[in-house]
Amino acid sequence: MSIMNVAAPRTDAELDQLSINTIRTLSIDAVERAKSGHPGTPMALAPAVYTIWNRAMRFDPQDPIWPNRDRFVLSNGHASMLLWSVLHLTGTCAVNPDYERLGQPSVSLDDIRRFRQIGSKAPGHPEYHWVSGVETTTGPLGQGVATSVGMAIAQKWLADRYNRPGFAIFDYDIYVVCGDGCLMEGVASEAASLAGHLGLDNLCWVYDNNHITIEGDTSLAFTEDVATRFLAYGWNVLRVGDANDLERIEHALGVFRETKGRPTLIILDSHIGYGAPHKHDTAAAHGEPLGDEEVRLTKRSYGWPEDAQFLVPDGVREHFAAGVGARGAAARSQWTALFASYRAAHPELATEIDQMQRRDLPAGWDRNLPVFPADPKGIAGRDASGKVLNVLAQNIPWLLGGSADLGPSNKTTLTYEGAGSFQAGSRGGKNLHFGIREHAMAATVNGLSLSKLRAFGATFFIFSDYARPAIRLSALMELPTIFVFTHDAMGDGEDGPTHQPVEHLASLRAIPGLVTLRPGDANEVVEAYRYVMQLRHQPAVLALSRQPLPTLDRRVFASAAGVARGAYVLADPQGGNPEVLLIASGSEVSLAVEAHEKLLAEGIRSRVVSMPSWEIFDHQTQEYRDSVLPPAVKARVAVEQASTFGWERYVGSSGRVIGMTTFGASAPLKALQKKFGFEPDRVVTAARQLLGKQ
Ligand SMILES: Cc1ncc(C[n+]2csc(CCOP(=O)(O)OP(=O)(O)O)c2C)c(N)n1
Ligand SMILES: [Mg+2]
Repeated sequence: MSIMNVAAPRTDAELDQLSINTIRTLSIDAVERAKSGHPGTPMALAPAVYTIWNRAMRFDPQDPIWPNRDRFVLSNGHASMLLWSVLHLTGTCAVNPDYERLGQPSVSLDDIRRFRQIGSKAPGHPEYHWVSGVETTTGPLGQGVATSVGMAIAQKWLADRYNRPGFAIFDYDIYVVCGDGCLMEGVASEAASLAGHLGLDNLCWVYDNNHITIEGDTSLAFTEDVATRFLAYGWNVLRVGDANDLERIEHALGVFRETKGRPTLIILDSHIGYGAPHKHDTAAAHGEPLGDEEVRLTKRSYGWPEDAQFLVPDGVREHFAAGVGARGAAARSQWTALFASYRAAHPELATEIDQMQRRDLPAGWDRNLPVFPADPKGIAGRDASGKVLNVLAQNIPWLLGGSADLGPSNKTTLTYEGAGSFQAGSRGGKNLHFGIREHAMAATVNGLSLSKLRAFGATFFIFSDYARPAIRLSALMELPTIFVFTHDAMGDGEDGPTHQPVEHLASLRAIPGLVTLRPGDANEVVEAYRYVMQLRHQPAVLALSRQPLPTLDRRVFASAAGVARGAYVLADPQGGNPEVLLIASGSEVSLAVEAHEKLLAEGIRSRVVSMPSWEIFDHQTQEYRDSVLPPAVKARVAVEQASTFGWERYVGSSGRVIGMTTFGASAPLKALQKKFGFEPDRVVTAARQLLGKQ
C-alpha cells in the first residue's frame, strides 16, 4: 500500500481513502485504549460504511431525527467503533429525550477516547436512546437485521398513508450492515423470509462475508450457500468481491435503489483486520486489541503516522460535510419546504405526522372504549382485548399490529371495515401477518416503534419465550411497544404443560422497565389498554385469559380505573380495617372474590386486592402502597396461576402464596384448578390458617 501523506493537499480519491483510514485508526486506537473491543471488523468495513454514509445515505447530521432520513443499522453491533467514528466525523448532533437538538456533538472525540467507559457516548455496542444517530440497539446478533424489517414495513406503511401526488413525504431507505453471526441466528432467517414475502425493496442488507467468527473460520459451523438461501427468500442478491472497492460498493447500492419488489442482500467479501500484517483474516482480529507493535505496523500499512493517536487529519470532517452533510442538508431542507406545503394542503395528515413523531396520541383516542356490564359468566380477556383493540385502532390511525399466526385465537385481528392486511400489494393494511415467527415479530414490532408507529405483536403467552430477546431490547430501548399475550395460564388446559405458562410472568417482571399487566376482568382489560396507550417510553406485556372471566359489578366493587395504580382495593369488609389480605391477578381475581365472600360469611374481615401490575404498583407512593397493603396486616394470601417466584415481596415472610411450583398438566381446566389448588376453599383455608382460626 502506498504511503499517504496525511497533511498534503488531496484529490477526492485521496480524501476518500484518508476518511476510511481515519475510521480505521480511530477504531484501532479506541480499542487499544479501552483494552477491549473489536478492531478487526471496523478495519475491514470502513470502506463500505464510508460509502453508504458519504455517497448514498440521505441523512442530515444536523438533525438526526428528521423523519424522512435514510436509516442505518449496524447489526453486527460489536463493530460499534464504525458507528462512533462516522457519527463523530459527520458531526452528527445530539438530541435530547424531548426531541430538542442540543447543538453539541452526539459523539465527541473525547467520547471515542473514552470508548467503553462509564458515561461515554461511545459505549461497547450501539445504544438507541443513549446516543443520537443510533437507530436501534444492537449487540445480540440478528436483532438489528430483524428490527430493520420493521423499519422497512413502517416506511411502506407511512408512504401509503401519508404520501400524496407531488408529496413524497416518506420515501426513505434502510441500510443495514451485518456479519456471519447475524445470518446464522434464527431470527434473521425469520425476518429475511418475511421481508422477501413482503417484497420490501426499501431494505438493503450488506453482509460482511469475512468467513471469520470468534472460534475461527466459518467452515467450523457455517457452510451453507447464503446467496442461494436469500434468492430462495425472494431477495435480490448482489456480490462485491472486494470490500475496498468503493466504486463497486457504490454501484451495488445504486442497483439496490433501482430494484423494485424485492429486498437486496449485498454479499461483501472482506478481510477482518485488514491492514494488520499478522492478524488480518484471523479470529484474533475479532475481539481483542491489536497490541502496540501490530498497531504500528498496521498504521504503517495505511500510510498513517505510526505514533499518532485519535488523529483526525485536516480535510476529513470537511470531506464528510461535503458528502453526506451537503446531501442530507439539501434533502432535509427540500423536505421541510415540501412538508410546509403539505401542511397547507393536507393539514389533518400533517398533524398526525407531528403527533406521531412526538409519540403523542390524537384527540379522542379513547372515545368509544367499551364498558362491560356486570356478568357472572363474563367474557374472556382476549375477547375484551379484541374489542378494545378494534376501537383503538380506529381512533389512532398509526396503531397497527398482528399476530404470529394466532390472530383468531389471540383475537387481535382488526376486523372493522377498511382495516386491511399489510401485504406487498396493500401497504396501507393495519393487520400484520407475521407468520409463525415470534422472534422476528417482536423485533419487527420494535422496528415499527422506532419508526414512531404504535405497534403490537401477539401470540400465546407461553411463546413469549420465543420473542423474549426482542422484548428485552424494547425495554432497553425504552420503546412503547405492546405485546398481547393470550392463554395466560391454564385456561387451555387440554393442551397441557407445553402450552401452560408458569415462569413467564416472573421472568418478564424481571426485565427492567417492562410493564406487565394481567387484568382480572373485561373492564380491567379496558383500563389496562388505557394505561398502556399513554406510555411513551416503556413497553408493555398484556397477559390475557383464554377463558371467560366474570365481569365484576363495579357498583359493588371498586372501579377498574384502579388498574392505573397497578393494584387497588377491590373489596373490603364493612368499615374497612381488614385482618387478612387476598392479593390476586387475572383469572384469580374472581377466585379471590369468592373466597372473600366465604370469609366474610364466617366473620373474617378479608380484603381483596386486585394486582394486575407489579411494576405500576411499585411506582406508587409509599402512602398509597401502604393504603392498599397495610403494613400492620401480616396475614396475606397471594393467588396467581403462575410461578410463586417473587410473591414474597408482597405477602412477606409470614404470608402464603398459592401458585405454581411445577409444570402444569393436560386436563380440562376444572380438573387442573382442583389438582393445583386454584379453588376458593384453598384460599379460605390459607386465610384461616394464617389467622390461627382453623
Ligand atoms: C446472540 C449473540 N450470540 C453471541 C454473541 C457473542 N458474539 C459477539 S460477536 C460474535 C461473533 C460474530 O461473528 P461475525 O458476525 O462473523 O463477526 P465478525 O467477527 O466477522 O466481525 C459472537 C459469537 C452475541 N453478541 N450475540
Ligand atoms: Mg464474520
